[in-house]
Amino acid sequence: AQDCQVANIQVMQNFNRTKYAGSWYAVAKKDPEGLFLIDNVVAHFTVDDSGLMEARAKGRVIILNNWELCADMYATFEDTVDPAKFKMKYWGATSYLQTGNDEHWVIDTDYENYAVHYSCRQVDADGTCLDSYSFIFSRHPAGLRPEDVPQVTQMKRDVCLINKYRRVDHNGFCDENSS
Ligand code: DAO
Repeated sequence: AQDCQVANIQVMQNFNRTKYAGSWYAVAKKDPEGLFLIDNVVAHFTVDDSGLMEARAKGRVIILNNWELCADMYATFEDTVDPAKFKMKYWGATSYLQTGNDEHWVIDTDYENYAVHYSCRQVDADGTCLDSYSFIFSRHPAGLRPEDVPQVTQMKRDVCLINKYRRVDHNGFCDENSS
């Protein structure tokens, strides 16, 4: 999708949510306007008996200007005609956390090591994305395997966000003090 049209972005073919279930550690992120999750971001996906995909995520956030805490977030995913594109509804364990409805696209994953997520919050009049965020996930807390880096880099390019990512640190902040 080098024309950067949101409608032309390719997503994972034959996405399998059961294989995708389990824990994913965010290792890099492109932030949206008014970022929420800063670092120590771990998402745990589950699929229930009826096939509904849900997630629980934690991450360090700063709210009310300077209150730092570990946010405990929940999300449910509504299916669309494309198996790799979902409508995500999310909310926090407490009322002062962020709530919203976002696109949730799985761009690419090998299910066992890496995943590339993408969400466009606002499509511009010219069809490009005005406000997006994207997570690079790894099954491994220590980060991506070196052999997965070239493919992930290509996917960053394909969603037109190359050089827009920052590293997401994991320093244990969310291991205890959850809220
Ligand atoms: O961090 O700026 C941001 C946007 C993130 C929105 C909150 C998402 C909470 C649920 C995450 C589920 C897996 C991505």
